[in-house]
This record gives sequence, C-alpha cells and structure tokens, in this order.
Amino acid sequence: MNTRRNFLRAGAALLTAATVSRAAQGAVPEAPTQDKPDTQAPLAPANGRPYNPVVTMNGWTLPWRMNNGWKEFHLVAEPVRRQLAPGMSAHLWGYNGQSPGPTIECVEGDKVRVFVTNKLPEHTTLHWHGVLLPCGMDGVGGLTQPQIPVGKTFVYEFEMKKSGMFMYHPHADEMVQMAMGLMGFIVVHPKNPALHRVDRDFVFLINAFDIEPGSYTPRVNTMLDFNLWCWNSRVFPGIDPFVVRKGDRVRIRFGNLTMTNHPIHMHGYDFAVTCTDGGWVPKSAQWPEVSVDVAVGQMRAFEFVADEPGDWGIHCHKSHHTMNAMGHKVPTMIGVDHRGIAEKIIKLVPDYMVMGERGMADMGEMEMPLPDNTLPMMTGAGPFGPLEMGGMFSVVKVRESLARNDYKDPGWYQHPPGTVAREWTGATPVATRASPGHKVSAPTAAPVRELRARKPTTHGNH
Ligand SMILES: [Cu+2]
Repeated sequence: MNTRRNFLRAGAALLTAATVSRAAQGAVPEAPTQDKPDTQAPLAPANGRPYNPVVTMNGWTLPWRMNNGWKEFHLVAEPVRRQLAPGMSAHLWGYNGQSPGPTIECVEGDKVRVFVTNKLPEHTTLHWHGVLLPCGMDGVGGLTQPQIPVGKTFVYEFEMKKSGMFMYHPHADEMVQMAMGLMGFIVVHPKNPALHRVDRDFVFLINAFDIEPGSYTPRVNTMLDFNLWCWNSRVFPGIDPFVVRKGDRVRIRFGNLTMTNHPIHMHGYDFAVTCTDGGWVPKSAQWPEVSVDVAVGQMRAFEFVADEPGDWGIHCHKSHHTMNAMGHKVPTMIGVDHRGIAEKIIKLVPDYMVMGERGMADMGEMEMPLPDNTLPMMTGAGPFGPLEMGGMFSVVKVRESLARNDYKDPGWYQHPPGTVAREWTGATPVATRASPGHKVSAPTAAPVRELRARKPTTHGNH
C-alpha cells in the first residue's frame, strides 16, 4: 500500500543513497604517502570515538576522513623503495610509499570504507585477515571478487564488529605479492577506551625477504631460504628502539607473515599473552612467558608493566634470525687448528683468512669490503662494544624521566654504579675435581699466530 507520504519518504531515502554513492564514487579520499622509514608519532584520532593510538615500529598510521558515518581510508598498492637499515634499500611492493603499508586504526563498531587503488604491474586484491565481515568483502581473488585490474580502484565496506588486531594483505598471486612486501597491520580499539587500556602500544609485522647481497629486488620464488629477517621490513640496526616510560603498562603486538615461526623473546621481564588475531585472551587463560612463539599466519600481543629501567634486548630466539644475509656454504672451523696450513696458503693467496677458527664474533667488529647495498652479517655498536646482531633484534629502553608521549630514543642506559658485570681481579681459586687421581690440566697456550675471521665473498644459497 503506497500512500503519498510513504512514497515521498522512499524518494527522500533514494535521493540520500544516490548522493552518498555519487560522493563516494566521485571523490575518492586522498591517499597520503610516507617517504621515511622512521617510526612516526602515534596518530591521535581527530574525530570519531576516542582511543589511545598505537605506535607502528618504523611505520605510521593511515589518516582517514569521515563521510556520513563511514570512516574512509585510501590504500594505493605500488612499487616502493624501502630502506631496510642504513646502507641497504630494497625495491619492494607496498602501500602508500612504504612496505609494510600504513597501520589502519579504528574502533569497534566503526563502519569502514577502504578504497584500494592498484598501481602494481599486475592485478591484486586485499584480504582482511581475521576481520569478521560479509563474504564478498573477504578479498580472495577469483573466489569472492574479481581481482583488481592494474590502474583500477575497488572499494571495500564493512563494519569492524570486534576489537583486537588483524592484518591486511593481497589474496592474489600471493606468494609473489607477499614476498615483495605487500602487507599491513590493523588495530581495532575497544568501544570502551577503559577496556584493555595500556599506556604504550607497539605494533609490527614480521616479514622476510630473499635478496642476494649487492642486489635490490627480492627473489620471489624462494620457499623457505630467506636471508633477511625483518620487523616491518627493517633489520637490526635499522629497527627503532621500543621507548618506554618507567611504570607504564606496555603492549607489544606482532603478526607473522613469513614462512616459519618466530619465538619472540624479551629480556628483563615476564609477560602474559593478552590478545591474538582471534581475540582477547581471558585473564583466567593467560600464563606467564618470557618468549612467545608466533606461528605462520598468527598474531600475538603481550603485556607487562615496565618497572625495571634498562636497555632490554628483544629479539627472535632463532639465532640465525638475528643475522643479516650470510653464506650457508661457509664450513664451521671452530676448533680447527690452522697453524702451519694457513701460512702455506698465505704464501699462495696473500689475502687469505680463516673463517671462524675461534667462533664468528670477529665478524661483528671487522670491516671487510662488502658489495654495495649489503649489510654486514653481524653488526651494531653498543655502549660496551660491538653488538654482533642483525635481523630481528631491537632494544626496549625503559627510562624514568620520559614524558607521557615521548618516544625519542633516550640513548644508552646509564647503569647505577656497581650494577654492571665486570672482570674479576681478585684471586681465582683453582677448580678441583671430585674424583681423586686426576690433576687439573693447565689451559693450553694461545696460538702463536692469531687468525682473523673472514666475511665470505660467495653467498651460496643466500
Ligand atoms: Cu625468527
């Protein structure tokens, strides 16, 4: 039954819908870009529901605009140049100028509209990992939508039904597009800002590349043998410190988009896993850890109260993930006595050096010529000497005198007097064995000729 009044109302509704969709179609929001690899200040929400914004490690948050109750974002998939650490850049694919793309932050209950423009040389899509949404918005090329052709813009619309953390990445030519760096972090804050509240909230994605030393573009067919283990497409010493004010409640969230698991270990604290990409972990189900393993395609967040000042290491516990590109074909030479042999070889090959006779620590401090655009395998300098790290390593810097929103690197920790491990200069008691009849042998004399480790010039499978 159509009364005139109903007709008018329907007409008005139609007009509104037409206006909105014309506005949405005609005026795609601006797509801000970022040209710096540094950690940007958290983006306080200018409108919408309030929340405490996250800090994206060596990244940034994507600004949005409000349009008739919709939060509108614009992502542009495109080739980017990303500095992995000072001294090495890579030709990657990313969003809005960087890989990973900017973090998308919104609030539980937000209606979100994301415009995705494809400036890649091939088609793509965007999948919203973990987000509960209508099937047709899931972004699986061929299954739930046609792929976004080169040069075209698609729009995704859905409501963020629950708070937590999620990821976005293509579901089109996935192996290539993820190996090239296309991915981003999504944080959905609780509607009630008092829930799950922390003072500092850090996020990053774990990703990996296979870039031949001296080159710029990842090998996209690599299945497992990656050589650059990254947090947000950065490797040590390029990963910024996690700057924390003493007494703050801190959350560190990460998602794993590599092809292997990463036991993320933090020094100085124990902590509880409070959130996964499936949702918040109830308090009764949390248990204490000092390392949390994040499997392929998973996300984890842990929380602690920063009550102990210092420079605390945070890293993947797979020790080859805290190294940069290296040659696997280098034989292990620890304990091999080269005296005599090395001298003979040096007569034939004047610059010959023995690799790792006493371990590989020498690698951290030596300066060998490297090809352009390559990082040393083990590098970085700390207040006490070479750090001998690479890859997935950074430092949580807990300090007393920071302002609430201060994330500037405070420099190295000043240890209170008498609290640093030191050489023992007193008497050294002689160790004795429990079993009688055995004498403790004196340490063997140091080799006459000291041999230095050598950075390999061939890189084998890496
Ligand atoms: Cu790892």
